[in-house]
Amino acid sequence: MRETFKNQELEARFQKDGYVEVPFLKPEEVEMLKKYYFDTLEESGGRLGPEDEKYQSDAEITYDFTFIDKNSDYKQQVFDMITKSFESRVDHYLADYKPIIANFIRKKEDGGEVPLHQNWAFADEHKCATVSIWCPLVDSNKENGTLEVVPGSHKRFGEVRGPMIKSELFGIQQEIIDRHMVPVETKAGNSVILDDSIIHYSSPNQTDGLRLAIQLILIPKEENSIHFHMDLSKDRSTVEVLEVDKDFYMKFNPWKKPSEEIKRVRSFKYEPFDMTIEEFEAKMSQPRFDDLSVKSQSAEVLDHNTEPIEVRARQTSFWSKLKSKLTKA
Ligand SMILES: O=C(O)CCC(=O)C(=O)O
Repeated sequence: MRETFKNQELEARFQKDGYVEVPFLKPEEVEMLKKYYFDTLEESGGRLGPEDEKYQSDAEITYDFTFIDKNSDYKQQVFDMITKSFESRVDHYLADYKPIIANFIRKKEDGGEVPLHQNWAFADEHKCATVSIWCPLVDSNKENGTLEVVPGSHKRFGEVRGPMIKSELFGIQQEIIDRHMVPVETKAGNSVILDDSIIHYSSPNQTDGLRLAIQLILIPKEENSIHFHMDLSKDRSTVEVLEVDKDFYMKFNPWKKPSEEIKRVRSFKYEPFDMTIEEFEAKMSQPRFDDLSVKSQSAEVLDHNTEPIEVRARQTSFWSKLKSKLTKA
């Protein structure tokens, strides 16, 4: 496995827990980035939403998040500012990583829950880890909705993750939150560097103060970035693997089908399935999906000219559930 951290002690902690907490920005840098956020906010184009693509969804997004901003010039400006400000610390901690997505994440007072999730897959996780640097610009705690994680849950669940692919944890989110989530309370300017496959969550900001954080997603420099796409209007059990780069995400709309011009490198059969809390808990002590002894859910290629290969077929009530969540208007 390619290493993620230059420092062996951080690497060992990251491999064990799926995240580490490190000092990151100086107080004056925190203040500068906070000021930058508010000074440029008027350039934001507002949030994209499912309704822009004529979808109805009951999953309302209640936090501000650069990734879904309608103005791609604003997103680019934010990306440039964050990557420049983080560059020397990224090089200090990480073993040759390049940034692909940068976000400010703001929870206003009394809102902004980020549902339990794993970040999408951004590169081949059998070869490497992709990371998010999560850096709060205010002291973060349970009350203002700090980041919470399930320690050790990285690379065990959701091997195939993308915006149109339902997570096997969908039906047990609340049980995982109640039983396994650990808040990471940290000071402004510290960072939590997490494996993008770790299960994480953040609760609403229940204070009347600001909860503003930065997320920078990075992949190893030598890796191509990938994006798993399932076309829900076609075959609902085939995942296409798109080869993408940071510009793809700059213009990305999670509710829009990626252009046919984007290179498809392969596809494979994948049947979304549901997991019970008992299965979840048992899996926490089993080998990770990047362990060579574990059968991969994403490694078997489905050539467009051949018959589908059944990789995993589990009976699921997924489509009936999804229909009630997401319906074309
Ligand atoms: O800022 C938050 O509360 C959530 C952050 C998050 O989900 C992430 O960094 O992946």
